[in-house]
Amino acid sequence: MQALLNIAVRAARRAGDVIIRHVDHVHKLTVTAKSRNDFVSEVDRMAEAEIIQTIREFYPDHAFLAEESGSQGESENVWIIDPLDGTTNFLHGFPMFSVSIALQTKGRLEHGVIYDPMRQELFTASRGDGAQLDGRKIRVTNRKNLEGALIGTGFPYRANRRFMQEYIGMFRAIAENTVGIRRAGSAALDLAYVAAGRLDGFWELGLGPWDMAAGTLLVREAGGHVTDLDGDDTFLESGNIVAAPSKLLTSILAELRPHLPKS
Ligand code: 2AM
Ligand code: CA
Repeated sequence: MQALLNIAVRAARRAGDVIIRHVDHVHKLTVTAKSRNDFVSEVDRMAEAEIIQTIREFYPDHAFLAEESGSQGESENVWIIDPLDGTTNFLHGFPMFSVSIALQTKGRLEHGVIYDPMRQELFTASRGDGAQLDGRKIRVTNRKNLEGALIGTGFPYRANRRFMQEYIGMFRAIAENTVGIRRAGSAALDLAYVAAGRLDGFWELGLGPWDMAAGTLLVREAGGHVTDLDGDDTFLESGNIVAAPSKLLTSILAELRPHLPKS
């Protein structure tokens, strides 16, 4: 395994340890919503600090784009980090959350790690080197159309609730033409599941780059495609993402297109 990917794995496992140490406590918390949220963001922050510290030890000149601490440093090497993707699940003791770490070099995704600390599943990818689950090669499914497909998604939240009407149109179109839709609550893990062939495809609106970066490389290295809702490459900026094997992706885009928000 490459040195850079090795460090990312070490950082992800350490963050996973921080999360697991707190998972029972969050379940027992019987306090106000505010202090619950403070507690969760504290776990987010501790996990993120652990990741950044682990990477900095080896690569002090690299830059970071992380969900909690934002953008730090200036470098052609940028680590894109979500220390706890699926915070709402974590807060409720619903066991679907993950750590997501990607390295982008000169604007290109080079390495990605997604770690599920509950199942201790480690998804890894390096550009040109394929994708792995716990060291074994994974691939997207070979499904070519919507019939029989199992598709992951996320519901619009916060500001994106203004697109709820459009989203419901998309939801209906996909629901009526596939075997089922799953909403698990961690976009990073959803993308890892597409890479592993557990889901045939995935779409969501309004995500952050840290939700998508590692998962994007995983899906691509597992033989799948990742695009914007228009079929182009700007999803890390727009936050709107579709991931699937190539032919299935074309079918998903065709179903979503009539429901795209005008703006
Ligand atoms: P997060 O847990 O790191 O915030 C689920 O739809 C995806 O959206 C998750 O990857 C989640 O990442 C992200 N998300 C961001 N803000 C959210 C919110 N307020 N509610 C639900 N999901 C949110
Ligand atoms: Ca996230």
